[in-house]
Amino acid sequence: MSDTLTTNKKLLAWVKEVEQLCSPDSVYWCNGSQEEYTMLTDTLVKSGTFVKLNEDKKPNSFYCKSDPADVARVEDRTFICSEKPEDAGPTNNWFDPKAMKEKLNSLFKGCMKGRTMYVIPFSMGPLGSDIAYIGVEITDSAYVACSLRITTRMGKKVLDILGDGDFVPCLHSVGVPLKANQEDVAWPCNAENKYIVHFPEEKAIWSFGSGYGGNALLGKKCFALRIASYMARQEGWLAEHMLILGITNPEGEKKYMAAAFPSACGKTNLAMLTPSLPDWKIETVGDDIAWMKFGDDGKLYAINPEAGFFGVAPGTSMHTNPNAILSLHSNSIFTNVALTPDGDVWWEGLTKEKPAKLTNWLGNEWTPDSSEYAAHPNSRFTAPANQCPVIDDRWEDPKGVPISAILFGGRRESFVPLVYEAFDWSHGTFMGSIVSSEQTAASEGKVGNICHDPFAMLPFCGYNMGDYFQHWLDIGKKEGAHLPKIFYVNWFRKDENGRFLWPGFGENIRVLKWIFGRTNEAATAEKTALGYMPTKGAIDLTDMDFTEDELRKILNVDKERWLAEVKEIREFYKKFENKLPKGLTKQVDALELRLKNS
Ligand code: GTP
Ligand code: SPV
Ligand code: MN
Repeated sequence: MSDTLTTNKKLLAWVKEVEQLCSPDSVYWCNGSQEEYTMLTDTLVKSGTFVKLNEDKKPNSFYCKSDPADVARVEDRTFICSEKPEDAGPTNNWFDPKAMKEKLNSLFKGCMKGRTMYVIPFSMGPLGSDIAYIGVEITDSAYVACSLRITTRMGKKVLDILGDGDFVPCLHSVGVPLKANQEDVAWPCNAENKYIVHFPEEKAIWSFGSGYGGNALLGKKCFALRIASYMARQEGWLAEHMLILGITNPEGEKKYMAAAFPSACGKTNLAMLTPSLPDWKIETVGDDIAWMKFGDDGKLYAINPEAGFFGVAPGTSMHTNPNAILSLHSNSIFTNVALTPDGDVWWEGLTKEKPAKLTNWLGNEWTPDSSEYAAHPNSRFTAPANQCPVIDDRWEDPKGVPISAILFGGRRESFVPLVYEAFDWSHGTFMGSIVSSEQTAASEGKVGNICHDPFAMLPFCGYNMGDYFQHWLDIGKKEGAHLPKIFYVNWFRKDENGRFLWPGFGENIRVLKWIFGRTNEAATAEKTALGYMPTKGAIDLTDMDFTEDELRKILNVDKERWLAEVKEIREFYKKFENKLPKGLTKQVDALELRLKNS
């Protein structure tokens, strides 16, 4: 497709400008067709980036391993360049926008030499929906172009809708120009020079040096969370790191819920859950990001801005998450998993029995005795959402789906109960603000450390997190609002031997059933210092190898441990200085008082 297919002045001028800055060998406008996708995957197979998988095992699917220095998001290389440092806040890396532009201009100068520059128009949200926004990613990575075709709506149809309208410019380069006749590597990246940069006021994104996931597929974390959260605050809506699911009870009553858990803490799994309770049904609207706006009826309506899943592979199996396995049966891309001798993929947890021989994510021969991982812990599958067997009928509804409950949670091996409910929206906002979780492999850094990750948005909030807390409190004050109830869950409690106490996965339906019941007064609760908690027998343990006594252990409120946590929360809150809303100080005071009186 050529640039004659758009007359959008801003877009044409920007493409020209980027071409002059980056000096690619050629410019290619993506139209989004199947032929084009095949052309791109052929190119990637030829360059050694992709291995085509066995057509009988995974039709039209590809295996890919990254540079070992480019396997996850890089939070210390991620910048929010607001005019004022206080608008980025204490949890973001701030950089002066002018100085950063200078830095970026020198990095991007000539950075696409020897490469093709792809222009990729994409829509976050259903095409033409009032809540959707258009972005254009310019990239020198065909891997990114292929991934965006699965995870967003992209191509000519987006340009048709864009017309003369505005879009978010997203510029990306792997940062490895090629000299004449220089041979390329399978996964070009510039490990020493990664820059993931956001200009919220200008609504622009520049990303340099990484080809991986959230660093490079700029519609996802950079646009749909960091830039969108900034827009959402200005416009009175919410852009959140949340899954969206539909839940139907045996009587046929249906509700929608959204849940924010930090990266690699169970969103994809909960979104596609296969219920262990008969006649309950879960359907998927989204697995990672929710945009929520008020409808005329005062309810919050959510859309999934994405069109595909970029899901954690390890731990995903027919036993834990069959709907994910069925989603990725074809037309998918697998990054940093292991390759079987017969051209299929494997990862830890996929099958009980380990294959006798594999090529692992580093390209080394692997056997069950190997000390290396077969798949990198942050290896991922990229699969179209419409291949999910339980995709919700309304997943592309431009109006979104009405949310009845919002869940927060993280990975905590001790003392945080299985579930509790907020007294009201402000208390729920407090619960979101105190989310903390063990660090996972989704971001580079030390795995296992417990870190605060308020609202699971710590790496994704495009402005001052103190202002973000206030924005959540303000949402609760909107006139005529019918707000969802808020809950906190923790599937990850462990015993002394490091074994999970709660079986999780499909059994989580038992907790969702109680939450469902709390939204229509069908389930009972008692008041505790933390919030409302299930009364004895209120969580359905039918046909489960798990007793009410065992349940009480993971619903216990450990007063002394929580009083220590209160101290910890106060310490964390200090970071926000005068930006910490008084409403949250009141909440932590009230929690302390309730604990002391309990
Ligand atoms: P991002 O895509 O990084 O935002 O992650 P996510 O929140 O979608 O995480 P995902 O559902 O992919 O889960 C990450 C890991 O947690 C996988 O290895 C899962 O197998 C595991 N997991 C998910 N749900 C449960 C659960 O209920 N119990 C236990 N023990 N593990 C779980
Ligand atoms: C996450 O880390 O929360 C992800 C994966 O969903 S990435 O797109 O790489 O950010
Ligand atoms: Mn995520």
